[in-house]
Amino acid sequence: MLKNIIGGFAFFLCLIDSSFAQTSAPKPYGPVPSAKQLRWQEMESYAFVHFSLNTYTDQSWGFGNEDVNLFNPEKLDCRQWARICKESGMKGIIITAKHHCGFCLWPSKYTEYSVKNAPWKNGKGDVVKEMADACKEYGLKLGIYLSPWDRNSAEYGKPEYITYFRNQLTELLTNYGPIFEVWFDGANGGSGYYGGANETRTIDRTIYYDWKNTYALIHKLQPNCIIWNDGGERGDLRWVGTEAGYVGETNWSLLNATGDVPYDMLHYGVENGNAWVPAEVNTSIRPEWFYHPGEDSKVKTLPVLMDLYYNSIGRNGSMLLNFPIMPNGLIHERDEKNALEMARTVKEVFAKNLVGQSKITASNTRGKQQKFDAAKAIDDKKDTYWATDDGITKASLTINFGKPTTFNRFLVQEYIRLGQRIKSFSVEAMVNGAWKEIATATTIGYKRILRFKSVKATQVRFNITDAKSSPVISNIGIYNAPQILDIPAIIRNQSGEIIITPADAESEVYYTLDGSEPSPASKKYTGNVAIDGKLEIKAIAYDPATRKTSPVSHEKFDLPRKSWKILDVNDEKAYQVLDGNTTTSWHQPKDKTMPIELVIDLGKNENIIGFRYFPDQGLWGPGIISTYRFYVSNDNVQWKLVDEGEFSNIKNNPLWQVKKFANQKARYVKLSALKNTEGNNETGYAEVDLITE
Ligand code: FUL
Repeated sequence: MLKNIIGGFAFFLCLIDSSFAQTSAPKPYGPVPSAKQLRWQEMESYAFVHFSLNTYTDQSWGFGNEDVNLFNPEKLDCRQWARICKESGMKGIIITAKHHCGFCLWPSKYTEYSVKNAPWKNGKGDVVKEMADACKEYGLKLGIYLSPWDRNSAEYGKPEYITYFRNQLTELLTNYGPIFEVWFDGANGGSGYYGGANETRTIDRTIYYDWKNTYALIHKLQPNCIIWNDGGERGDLRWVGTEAGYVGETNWSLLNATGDVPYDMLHYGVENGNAWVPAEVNTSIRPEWFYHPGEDSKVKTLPVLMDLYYNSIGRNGSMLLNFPIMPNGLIHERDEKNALEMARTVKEVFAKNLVGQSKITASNTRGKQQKFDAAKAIDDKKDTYWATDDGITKASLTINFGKPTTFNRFLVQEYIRLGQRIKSFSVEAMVNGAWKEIATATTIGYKRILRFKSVKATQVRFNITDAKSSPVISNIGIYNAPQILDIPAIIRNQSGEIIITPADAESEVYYTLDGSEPSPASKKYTGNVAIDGKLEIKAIAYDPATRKTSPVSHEKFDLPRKSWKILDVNDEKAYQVLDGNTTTSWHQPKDKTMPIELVIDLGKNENIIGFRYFPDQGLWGPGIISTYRFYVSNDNVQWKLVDEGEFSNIKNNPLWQVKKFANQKARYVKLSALKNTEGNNETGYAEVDLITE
């Protein structure tokens, strides 16, 4: 009896204890962000600017012996950079105070290799100071890129360099106001000028810089500064393993505090990591980091920039977008235009949260307490959240719009102060009275945004299908993003079919073949169109919801290349040269030496009056032909030279090259590469085409 009473009492105490636990806030689970990591995460988007002597030498990495006299930007205006970043919705700018070449954008006391010996402002200039002032004026935070590797310094590789490096860090962290982030690149050691030694110096990046003490210095000088380091010691943030502008769909803000960090860990984080190290997605608005005039036509377009947004901020990362500065000291107008277009589009997409005044219910609410109820996920306050009872790892929230509502984006945020918990979730929509799954995903973290085809529904159900601990959700948003009405891309494949691709999969496409301007009353594109002979096509993208149309895309195509054969090549990939797609390419085998020939059998005689060549757009070794000869033949034995010359400016502007000559009736053609832009034997082609009479 007594035993029973004691047992009952214990059970009662236990009930009180657990119901008390459910009325207080959930305990943090696993590692949590520090205050400065939280502040950084909420910035979401900020810029890089790359500017140095490389800007004047068309290089990616300076060797360290480049002449300081080259540095003389005649229109340098950090206020222009700051204005563009501000108008692009960014919250800060990280400047390359010193890149690998060692040249300093501020007049460091510790080296002669800086702006103080450049002609710009008679050596009285300080770009970092101008940047700091501009950031202040525009309400932006300032960050510093200080390359640990210094190819100019005579001391690099010796212990003395560490003192030099720390002296420079001290200047930068003392004289320019608050610094939100320092950026230490992972490229460390190798060949360099090194004060005239012109040699290769290797270091062990895990020990050489004595990061522990360097970090202590940063913490002392700028306690709120975040450290990014890909150079051997864990910082506050991590690289995502690629500079292409995306982090893994699964993205844990966790790593292990020690040990190697291979690509997979950088890209996806570590589910059970013991340290909070969130992801920073860095990429450039152009292919390269520094300005190269040849990339003026390669600025990331709106659809690509929107992908970047969703694949960084929309995947629990931050977006660090680089603007290369031109030799005159300004950001190029095309970079500005595209960045502002992205900002405008982001604003438009997220202008109206359709959750509005919807009714929201939860499958479970922590201790049945109002302070943790479902409404806290849609109250627009970042410090409130919906939470469940402890031990729950599956739960759902149902949002009832009360009327059919069209949407195509789902945004969700965990209250990460209590850790990152969710492992998987799904989104369902009530369509015509039945639940339909519209998306599934893995992690959430600070922010996750899902994109899917527009759906019209009366209710939405957000299901947490697995979690490390009970879910804590601070925000949900449902949006209807307008279609991106960029001009559609038109290509003709080798079999002659026309393929039209709008920038946004949901846009409709209309086209004409008679030279007239297309409109939504023209023919609708519903799939590949097979057309014989030459043709001229104009197409537009159209969004039926807003009735907006894109600018017109206009292409002319010569004969279909269906029966063409590439001779003397035993590689199916060679036909990428004829597939109409300028993003695919083929390279001649490595063992060939110039002149290198591409021979095509047209299958029958044609009246040829010219040819077109589109080089490989790849970054590394694209094999861009610069000097050529063009031959025709009727039997593949006797060849007649019909044109020769250079593709002028192809290095700086590697787009379509068009060459015309007098009419030649022939069945075989041969493009012979005599030289490429790099002076080696690499020969690549994205496309080769003929112009016929
Ligand atoms: C890289 C560097 O080597 C590039 O030059 C650039 O600064 C980029 C942001 O980081 O790894």
